[in-house]
Amino acid sequence: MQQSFDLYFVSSNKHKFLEAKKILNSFEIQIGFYKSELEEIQSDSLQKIASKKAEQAFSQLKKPVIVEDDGLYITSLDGFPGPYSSYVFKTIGNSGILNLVKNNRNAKFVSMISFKNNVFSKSFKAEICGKISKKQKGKGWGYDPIFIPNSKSKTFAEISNKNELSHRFKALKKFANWYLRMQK
Ligand code: ITT
Repeated sequence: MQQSFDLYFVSSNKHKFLEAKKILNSFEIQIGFYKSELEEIQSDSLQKIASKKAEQAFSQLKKPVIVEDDGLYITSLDGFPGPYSSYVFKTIGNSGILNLVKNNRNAKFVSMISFKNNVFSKSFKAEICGKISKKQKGKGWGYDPIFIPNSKSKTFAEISNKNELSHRFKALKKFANWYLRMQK
Protein backbone atom coordinates (compact mmCIF):
# COMPACT_ATOMS: atom_id res chain seq x y z
CA MET A 1 0.00 0.00 0.00
CA GLN A 2 1.22 3.51 -0.79
CA GLN A 3 2.44 5.50 2.19
CA SER A 4 0.35 8.56 3.00
CA PHE A 5 1.86 11.91 4.05
CA ASP A 6 0.61 15.07 5.79
CA LEU A 7 2.32 17.20 3.17
CA TYR A 8 2.98 16.74 -0.56
CA PHE A 9 5.47 18.38 -2.92
CA VAL A 10 3.76 18.78 -6.28
CA SER A 11 5.98 19.16 -9.33
CA SER A 12 6.89 17.64 -12.67
CA ASN A 13 10.55 17.79 -11.64
CA LYS A 14 11.82 14.85 -9.54
CA HIS A 15 15.18 16.59 -8.91
CA LYS A 16 13.44 19.46 -7.13
CA PHE A 17 11.46 16.99 -5.01
CA LEU A 18 14.52 14.93 -4.03
CA GLU A 19 16.36 18.04 -2.88
CA ALA A 20 13.29 19.38 -1.04
CA LYS A 21 12.78 16.03 0.67
CA LYS A 22 16.38 15.94 1.91
CA ILE A 23 16.23 19.53 3.11
CA LEU A 24 12.86 19.15 4.88
CA ASN A 25 13.92 15.85 6.46
CA SER A 26 16.71 17.80 8.14
CA PHE A 27 13.93 19.84 9.83
CA GLU A 28 12.07 16.61 10.64
CA ILE A 29 9.33 17.26 8.11
CA GLN A 30 8.40 14.29 5.90
CA ILE A 31 6.93 14.89 2.46
CA GLY A 32 5.46 12.78 -0.31
CA PHE A 33 5.82 13.39 -4.05
CA TYR A 34 2.86 14.00 -6.30
CA LYS A 35 4.04 14.24 -9.89
CA SER A 36 2.01 16.68 -11.89
CA GLU A 37 2.70 19.18 -14.65
CA LEU A 38 0.87 22.20 -13.23
CA GLU A 39 -0.15 24.98 -15.54
CA GLU A 40 2.03 28.09 -15.17
CA ILE A 41 0.38 31.48 -15.62
CA GLN A 42 2.32 34.10 -17.60
CA SER A 43 3.61 36.60 -15.10
CA ASP A 44 6.83 38.31 -14.14
CA SER A 45 6.05 37.51 -10.49
CA LEU A 46 7.30 34.15 -9.21
CA GLN A 47 4.95 34.63 -6.26
CA LYS A 48 1.87 34.84 -8.49
CA ILE A 49 3.02 31.84 -10.55
CA ALA A 50 3.76 29.72 -7.47
CA SER A 51 0.52 30.68 -5.66
CA LYS A 52 -1.55 29.69 -8.70
CA LYS A 53 0.34 26.40 -8.96
CA ALA A 54 -0.37 25.76 -5.25
CA GLU A 55 -4.10 26.42 -5.78
CA GLN A 56 -4.21 23.93 -8.67
CA ALA A 57 -2.18 21.36 -6.74
CA PHE A 58 -4.44 21.64 -3.69
CA SER A 59 -7.57 21.28 -5.79
CA GLN A 60 -6.13 18.14 -7.47
CA LEU A 61 -4.88 16.47 -4.31
CA LYS A 62 -7.14 17.89 -1.58
CA LYS A 63 -4.27 17.59 0.87
CA PRO A 64 -1.74 20.17 2.17
CA VAL A 65 0.75 20.93 -0.62
CA ILE A 66 3.88 22.83 -1.38
CA VAL A 67 4.99 23.81 -4.86
CA GLU A 68 8.05 25.70 -5.96
CA ASP A 69 8.75 28.11 -8.77
CA ASP A 70 12.33 29.06 -9.49
CA GLY A 71 14.04 31.59 -11.66
CA LEU A 72 17.61 32.22 -12.77
CA TYR A 73 18.12 35.99 -13.14
CA ILE A 74 21.16 37.07 -15.15
CA THR A 75 22.19 40.68 -14.51
CA SER A 76 23.65 41.48 -17.95
CA LEU A 77 20.49 40.11 -19.60
CA ASP A 78 18.20 42.33 -17.47
CA GLY A 79 17.08 39.36 -15.38
CA PHE A 80 16.44 36.95 -18.27
CA PRO A 81 15.38 34.10 -18.15
CA GLY A 82 13.75 34.83 -14.72
CA PRO A 83 10.19 33.44 -14.64
CA TYR A 84 10.78 31.82 -18.04
CA SER A 85 13.68 29.69 -16.78
CA SER A 86 11.92 26.39 -17.36
CA TYR A 87 11.03 27.20 -20.99
CA VAL A 88 14.49 28.62 -21.70
CA PHE A 89 16.17 25.54 -20.23
CA LYS A 90 14.06 23.29 -22.47
CA THR A 91 14.79 25.40 -25.57
CA ILE A 92 18.28 26.98 -25.65
CA GLY A 93 19.57 25.16 -22.53
CA ASN A 94 22.87 25.77 -20.77
CA SER A 95 24.88 26.13 -23.98
CA GLY A 96 22.45 28.79 -25.22
CA ILE A 97 22.85 30.73 -21.95
CA LEU A 98 26.65 30.49 -22.16
CA ASN A 99 26.51 31.99 -25.67
CA LEU A 100 24.49 34.95 -24.40
CA VAL A 101 26.56 35.87 -21.33
CA LYS A 102 29.74 37.83 -22.06
CA ASN A 103 31.58 40.09 -19.57
CA ASN A 104 29.34 40.66 -16.55
CA ARG A 105 28.57 37.11 -15.37
CA ASN A 106 26.57 38.03 -12.24
CA ALA A 107 23.34 36.12 -11.67
CA LYS A 108 21.01 34.97 -8.93
CA PHE A 109 18.79 31.98 -8.39
CA VAL A 110 15.44 32.66 -6.73
CA SER A 111 13.15 30.09 -5.13
CA MET A 112 9.51 30.74 -4.30
CA ILE A 113 7.86 28.07 -2.20
CA SER A 114 4.06 28.23 -1.92
CA PHE A 115 2.10 26.29 0.66
CA LYS A 116 -1.65 25.71 0.56
CA ASN A 117 -4.07 23.86 2.79
CA ASN A 118 -7.71 24.55 3.55
CA VAL A 119 -6.77 27.46 5.86
CA PHE A 120 -3.52 29.01 4.66
CA SER A 121 -1.97 30.17 1.39
CA LYS A 122 1.55 31.31 2.10
CA SER A 123 4.71 31.92 0.07
CA PHE A 124 8.37 31.94 1.10
CA LYS A 125 11.06 33.51 -1.07
CA ALA A 126 14.83 33.23 -0.99
CA GLU A 127 17.73 33.80 -3.33
CA ILE A 128 21.37 33.05 -3.78
CA CYS A 129 23.72 35.32 -5.68
CA GLY A 130 26.48 34.00 -7.86
CA LYS A 131 27.97 33.91 -11.34
CA ILE A 132 27.48 32.11 -14.62
CA SER A 133 30.52 29.92 -15.30
CA LYS A 134 32.45 30.17 -18.58
CA LYS A 135 31.89 26.49 -19.34
CA GLN A 136 29.54 23.76 -18.14
CA LYS A 137 31.16 21.99 -15.21
CA GLY A 138 30.02 18.91 -13.30
CA LYS A 139 27.13 16.56 -13.79
CA GLY A 140 24.09 18.18 -12.31
CA TRP A 141 20.53 18.85 -13.37
CA GLY A 142 19.06 22.04 -14.81
CA TYR A 143 21.31 25.08 -14.55
CA ASP A 144 23.55 23.48 -11.89
CA PRO A 145 26.53 23.00 -14.28
CA ILE A 146 26.67 26.75 -15.07
CA PHE A 147 25.87 28.41 -11.71
CA ILE A 148 28.66 29.25 -9.26
CA PRO A 149 27.34 30.47 -5.87
CA ASN A 150 29.22 33.53 -4.54
CA SER A 151 30.88 31.81 -1.60
CA LYS A 152 32.38 29.09 -3.85
CA SER A 153 34.63 28.71 -6.87
CA LYS A 154 32.79 25.66 -8.21
CA THR A 155 29.39 25.18 -9.82
CA PHE A 156 26.35 23.81 -7.98
CA ALA A 157 26.94 20.61 -9.98
CA GLU A 158 30.46 20.25 -8.58
CA ILE A 159 29.90 20.96 -4.89
CA SER A 160 28.67 18.38 -2.41
CA ASN A 161 26.79 20.74 -0.08
CA LYS A 162 24.42 22.51 -2.49
CA ASN A 163 21.48 21.55 -0.25
CA GLU A 164 22.99 23.47 2.67
CA LEU A 165 23.22 26.80 0.88
CA SER A 166 20.95 26.88 -2.17
CA HIS A 167 17.99 29.16 -2.90
CA ARG A 168 15.80 26.07 -2.28
CA PHE A 169 17.41 25.44 1.12
CA LYS A 170 16.91 29.05 2.22
CA ALA A 171 13.26 29.22 1.12
CA LEU A 172 12.45 25.81 2.62
CA LYS A 173 14.11 26.81 5.88
CA LYS A 174 11.75 29.81 6.12
CA PHE A 175 8.84 27.51 5.28
CA ALA A 176 9.92 24.87 7.83
CA ASN A 177 10.18 27.44 10.65
CA TRP A 178 6.66 28.66 9.91
CA TYR A 179 5.18 25.18 9.34
CA LEU A 180 6.57 23.73 12.56
CA ARG A 181 5.22 26.71 14.56
CA MET A 182 1.84 26.33 12.85
CA GLN A 183 1.66 22.62 13.78
CA LYS A 184 2.00 23.30 17.53
P1 ITT B 1 7.62 22.33 -11.87
O1 ITT B 1 6.77 21.25 -12.43
O2 ITT B 1 7.79 22.23 -10.38
O3 ITT B 1 7.20 23.72 -12.29
P2 ITT B 1 10.05 22.92 -13.42
O4 ITT B 1 11.29 22.14 -13.69
O5 ITT B 1 9.26 23.43 -14.61
O6 ITT B 1 9.11 22.04 -12.46
P3 ITT B 1 10.34 25.68 -12.57
O7 ITT B 1 9.10 26.10 -13.30
O8 ITT B 1 10.51 26.17 -11.17
O9 ITT B 1 10.46 24.09 -12.48
O10 ITT B 1 11.53 26.04 -13.52
C1 ITT B 1 12.73 26.53 -13.15
C2 ITT B 1 13.84 26.12 -14.09
O11 ITT B 1 15.03 26.32 -13.39
C3 ITT B 1 13.81 24.64 -14.53
O12 ITT B 1 14.34 24.56 -15.83
C4 ITT B 1 14.75 23.96 -13.57
O13 ITT B 1 15.44 22.89 -14.17
C5 ITT B 1 15.73 25.09 -13.21
N1 ITT B 1 16.13 25.00 -11.82
C6 ITT B 1 15.39 25.28 -10.73
N2 ITT B 1 16.06 25.07 -9.60
C7 ITT B 1 17.27 24.62 -9.97
C8 ITT B 1 18.41 24.19 -9.28
O14 ITT B 1 18.46 24.13 -7.96
N3 ITT B 1 19.46 23.81 -10.00
C9 ITT B 1 19.43 23.83 -11.34
N4 ITT B 1 18.41 24.20 -12.08
C10 ITT B 1 17.32 24.60 -11.40
